[in-house]
Amino acid sequence: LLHVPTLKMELTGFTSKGRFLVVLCILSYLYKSTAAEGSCKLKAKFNLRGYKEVEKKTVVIGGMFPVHQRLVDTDSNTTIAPESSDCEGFNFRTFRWAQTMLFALNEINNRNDILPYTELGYVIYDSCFTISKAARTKLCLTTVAGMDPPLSALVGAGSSDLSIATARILGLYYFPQMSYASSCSVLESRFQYPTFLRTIPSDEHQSVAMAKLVLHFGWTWVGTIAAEDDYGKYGIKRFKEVVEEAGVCISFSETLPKIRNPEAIERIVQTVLDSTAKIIVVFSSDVDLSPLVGELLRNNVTNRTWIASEAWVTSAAISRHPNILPVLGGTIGFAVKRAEIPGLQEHLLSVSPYNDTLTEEFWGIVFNCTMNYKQIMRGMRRCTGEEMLQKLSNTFTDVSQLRITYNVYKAVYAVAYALHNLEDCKDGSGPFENGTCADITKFEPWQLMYYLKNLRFTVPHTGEEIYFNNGDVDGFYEILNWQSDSEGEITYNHIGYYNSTAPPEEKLIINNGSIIWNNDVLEIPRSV
Ligand code: TCR
Repeated sequence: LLHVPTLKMELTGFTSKGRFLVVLCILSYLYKSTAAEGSCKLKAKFNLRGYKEVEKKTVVIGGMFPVHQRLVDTDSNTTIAPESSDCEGFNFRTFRWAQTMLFALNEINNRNDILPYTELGYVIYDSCFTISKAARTKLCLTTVAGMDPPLSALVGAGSSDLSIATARILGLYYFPQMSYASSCSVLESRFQYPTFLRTIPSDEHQSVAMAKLVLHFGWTWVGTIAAEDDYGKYGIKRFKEVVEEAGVCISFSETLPKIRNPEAIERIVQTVLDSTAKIIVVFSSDVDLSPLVGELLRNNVTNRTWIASEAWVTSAAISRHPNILPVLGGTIGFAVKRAEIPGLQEHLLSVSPYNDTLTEEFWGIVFNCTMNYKQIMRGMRRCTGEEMLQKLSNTFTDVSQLRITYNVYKAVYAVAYALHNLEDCKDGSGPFENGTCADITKFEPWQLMYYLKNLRFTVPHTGEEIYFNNGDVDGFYEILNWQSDSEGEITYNHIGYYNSTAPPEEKLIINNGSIIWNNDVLEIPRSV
């Protein structure tokens, strides 16, 4: 992989199918596939409406979701062959995203007006939130062997780090990639990432919006904390540029470690305590921020106003910490559009442990049981499969904040509509040379790319109009304020919005009066 140019030279002679397989192989190299065997096998869902149509064509869409949090730290002793490290920590929120992709595909397969002659299948990869070094050649081979219908596009990845790595390679083959969460501004470059598109706005907008928010409240002295990844680094960098230009001073800039490092976390808490800055901007995913929140709680760090980036603003992993209110109450943050997706909750509740290895693992974790006979022999409780998901309140089945989930839904529909337009093409009036069309059973990646670039569609149920402007969507955020309900639980209250397409004075709209600050204060806090 380090010699990609050579790789490309060798690959140019491939047939289009061969190239799809190579792309797939590279992906298996970069990412651990979820269900060790299950997902290697093609899982195309067939519906019953097609009795008359004898056989349907199948097109496969790949999905990448960080279902596991991070790699288990392995010994970096390089005198022995490095073993592929394992992922640990099952993430219910991102598992919901993965299931939403299946839900959307199912919905599309059951419709007669999108892709009437084609079924959509899927392959899902678990990206582990970290660039996985797991080189699973065996997996690669099984995937390739089982891959008869072509892989058409990729939905993913979650984090920008991963999308950047993937987009660089896929771009060489002009292979389309549609991310639902990678918001880093670096990914705006079509020169570097020619085939990257996304349903989340670029952080360029969010950083500017955060800066405008700080100026709106007249704060002149702020601290910043960023995750140690492209998301955190670039997000904070742009924020700083804009506020510093306006005369705001940065009291401290801290970086959240990616791998477990309690000392570093303690140092950050100390910095926060020592600093006179009362406004702290945090650009990080919830996974990376969580250890710091634990430490802030332990030190009872109150009287601060936290400004949240989109990745943690509605995260239950942060806001459902016990006794979080005195520490993070009053937080203000940016969130992408929320939606109701009819039928999704039923789909999530109908997940069964027998679907694949991921659902099996999920089941074991939520019900504290196992299906693995070795573990049963060791005395662990056996799952019956009859356990009731309805009875639990779990982030997985919580559909009150469908934001990134909605982005996943939009991303799958975008790919499906582009494929639909490709299929729907009439020979003679097609977009390609001499009015020709692409063939859905054997098209080139750049042909699908053409349809994605020129796509315009309305999202079912919400009516939102989607199109890509050089791969990106418009910057629109809701501004939320963390308040408490009568039980002392955090609620996310809508206090305004930011619209990057509005005229300058109307971009940031905030209703100051509806904000409740940290410690139930009603006046705007001062920054020093
Ligand atoms: N962009 C982040 C990843 C990310 C995320 C999230 C992760 C976003 N939103 C919500 C977990 C939960 C936004 C990135 O890396 O680009």
